[in-house]
Amino acid sequence: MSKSFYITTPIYYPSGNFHIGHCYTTIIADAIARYKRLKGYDVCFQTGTDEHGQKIEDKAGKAGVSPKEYVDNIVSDAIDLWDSLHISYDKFLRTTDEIHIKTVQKIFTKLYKQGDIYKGEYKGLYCTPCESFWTSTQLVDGKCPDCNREVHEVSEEAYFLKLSKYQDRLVEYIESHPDFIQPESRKNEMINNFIKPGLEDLCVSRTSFRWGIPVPFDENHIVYVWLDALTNYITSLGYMSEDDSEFQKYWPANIQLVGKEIVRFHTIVWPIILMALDLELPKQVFGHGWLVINGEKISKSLGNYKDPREYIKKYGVDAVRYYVLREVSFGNDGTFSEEALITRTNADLANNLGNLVNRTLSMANKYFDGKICNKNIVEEYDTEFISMICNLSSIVDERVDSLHINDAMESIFELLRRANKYIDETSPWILAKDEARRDRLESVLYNLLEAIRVSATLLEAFMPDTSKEMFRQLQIEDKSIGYQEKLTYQVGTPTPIFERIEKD
Ligand code: ME8
Repeated sequence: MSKSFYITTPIYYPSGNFHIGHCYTTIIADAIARYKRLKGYDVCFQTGTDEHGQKIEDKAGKAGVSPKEYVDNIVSDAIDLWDSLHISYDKFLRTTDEIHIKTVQKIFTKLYKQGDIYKGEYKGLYCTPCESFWTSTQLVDGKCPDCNREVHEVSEEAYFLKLSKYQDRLVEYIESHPDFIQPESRKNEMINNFIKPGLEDLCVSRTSFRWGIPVPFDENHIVYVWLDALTNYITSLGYMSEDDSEFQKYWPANIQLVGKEIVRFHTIVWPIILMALDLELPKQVFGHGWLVINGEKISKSLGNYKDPREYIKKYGVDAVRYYVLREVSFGNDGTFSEEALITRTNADLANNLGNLVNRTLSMANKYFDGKICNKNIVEEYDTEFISMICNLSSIVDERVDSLHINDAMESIFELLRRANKYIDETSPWILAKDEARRDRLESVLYNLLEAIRVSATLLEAFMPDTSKEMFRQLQIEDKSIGYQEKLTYQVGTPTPIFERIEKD
């Protein structure tokens, strides 16, 4: 039986259209999910939408529609966006799904009955756009530390989750599981800035707005955002439902990807909910940086972005996927720039990858009518080149496992660059002039085809269309990873995979 692998993105707020920052997390999760499938894992890749809350209720009111109508529109647009990026999610959870609502109510009731949730009074400073409560010491210049907007004081009867009860257990867990919070710097930030100063119990219900899941035994209250949102990762798997086989199979998650501003909810509140439910914690929560434009976070509330589909239309889906996967060192902030996307597409995709396929297939057609076998004439440059082809998969494995996704991509492109250099070193056009060197010429072309085939196999995870197109032109179906000695190629006529983009 194959090993299971569960990876999640955050569930996004459908409070405005999605931008390239949301695509960033989702494309990375998709690449990891595809890669694990390629390696034989039984993968569950989940994304979804976080649809409740005051912000949505207010926006729907302004638009003159019900909250559900309001989110339905945005969610169907988001699904279209994910389709256009070839996001291969297995589950799309909406917090308005019946299964989610029922399970959140069961979880709330269970935690209340066992004393982990209690009723009290909430007095606090609330930022409506971010749906976050802050203590006065967390404010920056009296404003919300995340979005720099005004906060206002609220006081109401509310239910609370006893975070304080689990504080010591949480610190002990984090310290004894070094992989749980990654990268390392985020772990230190959580322990030193948030947990050790003391955890305050968390408000988990509200009475001041209606768009949410009713607390089943006290319907004046609706479940407040984080208990509703975080539990999505298990409600989708059928936790506490009649059929919890997927929960048994996939939980605990292998990787939960989240943006850096919500690491604290995922590494403090979420583990405590799980501990209270007596469940295992995810193996890893990875907090990534933001995509920024001109130094500012790309964000719905700042509105500083274009519809990502404009880039897809202009440059093609794989140019966008490649840029996002390759450009940013995962974990840090990275700049998104259309100009850099064009530069990368031209240099790496049109020149490096495109030229290699074009040159190799053209020569295979010109000298051998496209039919190439391995004649095993091994000469200078071959050993190093072939060992690079053989080692590629294990290098990519290691880099994907440590979430160095940009480096994983880079190692594939390094092989493609090396292959272009191998053409220059072996000079097939000179070999072609000498009848006695025909077997050597065929061996050279065979090695090049193997480099292309192995790269195309691994690229399925990162750039699925490109991988498919490479296989179509190679006219071969063998997707084994690693150098094969005895394949027979009958390649097609090359057509450009990436056109050079002229800058406006
Ligand atoms: O936080 N660059 O939803 P959200 C990179 N519903 N990532 C970005 C980004 C950018 N410019 N802008 C946003 C929520 N993101 C909650 C999550 S999970 C149980 C609930 C990322 O739509 C952001 O960091 O505001 C976060 O991880 C994700 O998009 C969803 O943000």
